[in-house]
Amino acid sequence: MLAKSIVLLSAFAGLIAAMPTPTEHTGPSGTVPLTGVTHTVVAGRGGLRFDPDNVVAEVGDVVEWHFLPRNHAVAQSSFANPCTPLANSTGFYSGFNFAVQEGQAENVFQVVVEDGRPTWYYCPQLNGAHCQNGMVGVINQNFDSPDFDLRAHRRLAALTGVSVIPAIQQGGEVVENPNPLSGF
Ligand SMILES: [Cu+2]
Repeated sequence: MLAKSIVLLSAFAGLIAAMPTPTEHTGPSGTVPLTGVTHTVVAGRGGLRFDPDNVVAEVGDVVEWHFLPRNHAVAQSSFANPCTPLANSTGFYSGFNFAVQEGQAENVFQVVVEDGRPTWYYCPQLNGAHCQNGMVGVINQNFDSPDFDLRAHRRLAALTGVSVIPAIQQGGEVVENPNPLSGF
């Protein structure tokens, strides 16, 4: 499983350089050992939503976003500033590499979970204001803090102005969809 993933990542490293969005190729972390567990999230299932929008993951797990029509992306934010990239461009961003008219996009985006802290993200699609309309998600939210949970974050997002599209694609891998016919 792990070996197969590495082969896939290697095989598509060349493709990433050809993507239209400026790319800072950081790749999956070399700093944490991979567990071999992958959490699948589907962007655009059930409308302007990530499904599931709440993932509980261990350090070393992979979160893998699959993309339904029409043109979604994933960008990391903070809790307090939804629809906006992390300060200093330190968060992950998939780029708009997944436009598709039907079915799933041919590529997915993978991020390695590097710590247990809440990780917030959004879809930066401006056309239709996806983030403001609820297209936000979290990895490892703090369930004990209702003021800082996903529901609170979504409320903040609804009040946010225009989303910001990150300048640089980074912090994860765009790889070939390992299961394109899974019928999401
Ligand atoms: Cu979207």
